[in-house]
Amino acid sequence: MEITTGPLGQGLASAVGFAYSQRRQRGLFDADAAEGTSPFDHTVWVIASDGDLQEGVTSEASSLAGHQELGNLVVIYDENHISIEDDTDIAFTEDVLKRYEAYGWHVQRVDWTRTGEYKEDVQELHAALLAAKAETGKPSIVSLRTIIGYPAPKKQNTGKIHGSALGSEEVAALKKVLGFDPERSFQVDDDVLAHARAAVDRGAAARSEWQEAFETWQSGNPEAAALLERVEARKLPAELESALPVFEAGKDVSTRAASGKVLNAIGPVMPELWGGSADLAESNNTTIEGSPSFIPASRSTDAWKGNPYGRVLHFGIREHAAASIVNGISLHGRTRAFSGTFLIFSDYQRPAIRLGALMGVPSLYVWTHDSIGLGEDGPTHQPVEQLASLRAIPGLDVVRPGDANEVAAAWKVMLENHENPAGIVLTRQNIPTYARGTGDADGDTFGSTAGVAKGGYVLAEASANGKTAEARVILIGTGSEVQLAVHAREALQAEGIPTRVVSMPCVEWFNKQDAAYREAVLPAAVKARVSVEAGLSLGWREFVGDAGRSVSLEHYGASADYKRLFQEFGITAEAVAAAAKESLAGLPA
Ligand SMILES: Cc1ncc(C[n+]2csc(CCOP(=O)(O)OP(=O)(O)O)c2C)c(N)n1
Ligand SMILES: [Mg+2]
Repeated sequence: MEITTGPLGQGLASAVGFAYSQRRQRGLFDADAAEGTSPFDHTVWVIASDGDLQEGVTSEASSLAGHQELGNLVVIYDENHISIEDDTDIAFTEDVLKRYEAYGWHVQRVDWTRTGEYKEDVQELHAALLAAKAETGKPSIVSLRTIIGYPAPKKQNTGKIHGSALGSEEVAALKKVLGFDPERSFQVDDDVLAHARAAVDRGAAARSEWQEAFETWQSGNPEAAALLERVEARKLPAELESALPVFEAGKDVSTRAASGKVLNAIGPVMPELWGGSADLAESNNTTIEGSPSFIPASRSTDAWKGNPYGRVLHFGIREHAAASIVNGISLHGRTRAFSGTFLIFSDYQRPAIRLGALMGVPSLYVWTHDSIGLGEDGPTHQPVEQLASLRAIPGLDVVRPGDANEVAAAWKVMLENHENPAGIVLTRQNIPTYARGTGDADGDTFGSTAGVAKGGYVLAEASANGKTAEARVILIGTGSEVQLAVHAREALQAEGIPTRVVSMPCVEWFNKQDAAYREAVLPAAVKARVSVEAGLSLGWREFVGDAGRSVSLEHYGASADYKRLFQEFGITAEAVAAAAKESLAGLPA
């Protein structure tokens, strides 16, 4: 596997996800095999540094790893006591191993400085690693006290050596210490080469041994082998389409509730899908009901029964680690994992989300309580800038469905895609469910949810006197604000202004469409436009143009009933209609 770990802490935290994934896969494919006998058994090895161990995200993830008793995880902590500002004593003096012991880890110390004379005792380390691997009831950490840059005479054991080149003088001096000719470069003795190359044969032997075990498993487990083949090919189950729920028109449903229904409907046909929440399962509607939790059986509670191969994830209140772990699971492959929290706390996940997007990892996020529409929890919980800031992450799909059936369509697109992460952004409050049909002029039906995959589509066509008419105004809405655009259209059309409504659940998907499609949805000739979204207008100018207007929220929210908040902050159908007229009036005659 390849993982990008530049921001310190992400590597270790995502490795906890690898370890989660290994255990879940074993449960899916080879649950009954005795310990250590399955081709799905493997150990996850991590090499981490002082900086990794200082970062908060590793505390979150390591706490979870201990709780989960991840015996398949071994961390080698290169405790060289040096980071960029030199001796770590200036900022890091805790007893790391005591902390890990408290997390429930198996801890060992290997100190190569112990005798006062530095000695890289590889055998001692090897013995510790074997002991760590043998401990299958807990994750293991081996604190390995080293000297950074040893034995460079001047630069070893300094902060300088981390980031700067040794320089020719220091290189020459280092070669002398090591018994090399300082004049020669790339000097490798034959016996060193031979020893290193023997690794190829060892690897080949290990591989063919594994292959044999794998083929035995394959022929003995045809059903699991078929599942493995499907997920390796990144194919969705044939039954997915028919499993997706269809929501009855005319009934108000929150999109978070719709999302929960979708997950529960597809859960039975898609065993590779798993996930859970950072302590907000009931609010995020992330629980696939009737499935066991992914926890050691001994950790079952009154509310949640689990086993090590379970499906429902509980991250505790650790949003950052949740995102890193989901990245790890997604990188490890074969399964699809999601983590849930309130949209506002995506801020706590951002470093991992960004890294997942940079790597092109198909991590899934469920973000509910997506605007001031969450109501009384107030401004600390009400996202304002989050949609814009998440859309600013290249490679992240931010999906904000406008009704329950858009939710179902959106999940399908998200699951079909394996190239990059996506977050689904959902309401707490109920919103209308539209009757789907042609979306033609009669106004009885709205455009088909097939348009969701294109990111933006005509939800309601402009009309005059019951006939399709050329739109004079386009209203673009997302999520819970689509309904405001729909109401504003009625008002505008009653005044003789043919008005088209575009639902734009995913800007990123829309921008991927060809120019002809984008022109068909947003004809360049129609310059009077209004966007409506209960968040910053930042980003919407791209779609409304210079003559357009945005009905938005440019400040923090407040605590009150959501209907009152939308009213007070002027995010209403009346405001949308007024903005449309303003936009029209501003056009050259
Ligand atoms: C989140 C984050 N903050 C800061 C940095 C910049 N940075 C790179 S390495 C480093 C510290 C290096 O010390 P250590 O982690 O002990 O690694 P060592 O040089 O000992 O291998 C820092 C602060 C980073 N890469 N990631
Ligand atoms: Mg260090």
